[in-house]
Amino acid sequence: MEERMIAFPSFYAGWRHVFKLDPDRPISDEDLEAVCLSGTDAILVGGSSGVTYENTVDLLARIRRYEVPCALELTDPESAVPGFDGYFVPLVMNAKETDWLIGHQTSAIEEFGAFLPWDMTAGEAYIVLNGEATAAKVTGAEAALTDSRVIAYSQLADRLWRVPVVYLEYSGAFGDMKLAKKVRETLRQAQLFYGGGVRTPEQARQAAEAADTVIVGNVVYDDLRAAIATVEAVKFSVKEQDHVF
Ligand code: 1GP
Repeated sequence: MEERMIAFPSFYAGWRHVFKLDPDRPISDEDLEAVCLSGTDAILVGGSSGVTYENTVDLLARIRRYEVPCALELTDPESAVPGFDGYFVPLVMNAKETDWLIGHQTSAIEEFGAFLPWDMTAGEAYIVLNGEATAAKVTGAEAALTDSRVIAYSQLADRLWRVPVVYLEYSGAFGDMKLAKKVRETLRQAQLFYGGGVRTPEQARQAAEAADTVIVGNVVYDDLRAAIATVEAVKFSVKEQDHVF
């Protein structure tokens, strides 16, 4: 197998477990504290709809009571709030409309590029694989893809465009871990994020074996205890893989 070369150190290189919080969904102070003190590596703020400057500032201010790193997924320049530890710009590889691949991003950079902290900003090559997810509906993603097509998208992002993150997005459904593993094996420089339907320690373990970084979202809002348990499961799996015991 070819050796993977991570291009340069990034603010997210060491992230193995990440909670994704949606500024448009309410979360109590108590639950937010549990999330921030869970031992997760970072909080990623982002959502597919209803994200505004106000609700993003509000969530950032509440997360800032804790030491956990916090990054923003910039889907709409109107909610580009300063003060995060890092920024991700999603590019949806399998979007039907090119606006979600390159159009909105170009307009945003045209307007706000001068203010973007480029050293702390990374592109995220999304491959949206659950057609029922809001992200798929919003972007019109063609989610029913063959494995070879998914791998082609990830290679295009990784090798041709050198996007530093490939994100397999199954939001709301637990995905195909065999495929995730295959994708990771073909990546040369990008870090693989996996997100979607991680609700149990066993799923968290499988996802951690398949991807570099496991993103846990919805379960935070439906079953906080289960969400917190995914942190330990990911960390344990990573230690096992690294033979740290
Ligand atoms: C969503 O990939 C994340 O963008 C996490 O997915 O909400 O299904 O955990 P879930």
